[in-house]
Amino acid sequence: DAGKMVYFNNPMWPGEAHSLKVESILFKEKSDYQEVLVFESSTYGKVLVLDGIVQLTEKDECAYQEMIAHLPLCSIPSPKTVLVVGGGDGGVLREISRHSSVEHIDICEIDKMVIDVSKKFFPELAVGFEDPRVNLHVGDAIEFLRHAPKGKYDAIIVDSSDPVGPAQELVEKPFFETIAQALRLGGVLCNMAESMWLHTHLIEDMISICRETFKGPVHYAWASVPTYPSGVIGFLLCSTEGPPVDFLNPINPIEKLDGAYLHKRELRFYNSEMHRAAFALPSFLKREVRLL
Ligand code: AAT
Repeated sequence: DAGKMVYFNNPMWPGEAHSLKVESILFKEKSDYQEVLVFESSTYGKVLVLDGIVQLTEKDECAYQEMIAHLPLCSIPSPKTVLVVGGGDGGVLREISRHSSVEHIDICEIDKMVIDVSKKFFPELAVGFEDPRVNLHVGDAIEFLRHAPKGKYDAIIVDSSDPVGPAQELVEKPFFETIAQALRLGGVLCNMAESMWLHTHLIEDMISICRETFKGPVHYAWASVPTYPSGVIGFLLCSTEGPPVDFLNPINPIEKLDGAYLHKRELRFYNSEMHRAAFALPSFLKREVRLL
């Protein structure tokens, strides 16, 4: 309702709620997978909500999309083949498209309604779909990865929703095993990894699964995103066997890219300093996830 606050409550953050003031509801429908809601907020622009969880707002989406795309892609010399899991709004595609070394982008999003809604209400994100290197696959990423050719990708970016609903299996070991197989030697994974304040145990589990699966170091990075629960979001970065990837020092710095991409939107959040800073972790997290 116009002028009212909408409170986001969820078992993923028990005992607290975050809220935004609604100007108007623009879209509300049930897809085959989830409830899709778009509203105009008073202070964060348009907001996309899936099953009562904020996925993005126009004001702060830059932080999440830029970090989840450039942390992995700026950490390897010349990324060519990239897979996006989820990400049906197109924002991660928009960021990948800045990289002129990239020749082929696959995206596997389960819910066509998210794509259609983004094209209608979030043109600044959906612009990512206009890149001719993009190949859209509508379906479950679990199935898609089971059939993906081995060693195909230089980078896989998992921009998926929280592990309730269609993204449940995306935090389990079999999924990470298919990712490791779909990556080339020395390929990299960047996975959305929740909030260090709220989901320390989930992060711990994901880190130990990734350590077993990728047999190398696992790194955790984080960024401030005010409209995600607790105001931060994390990213897990790991690489397959091969020459070690030094995630902490971008070898393919964004500042050196040639700017030959379709949309001309400037970066708002990511730069090489933010990249390095993102890996600095609070002591409690280092201890709890044994990254010390
Ligand atoms: N870039 C916006 C942020 C997202 S979107 C997550 C997307 O993952 C959604 O469009 C959802 O439909 C899709 N998705 C969920 N499960 C699957 C699946 N099994 N296969 C393919 N796509 C899937 C994430 C925001 C994170 C919020 C943190 N609290």
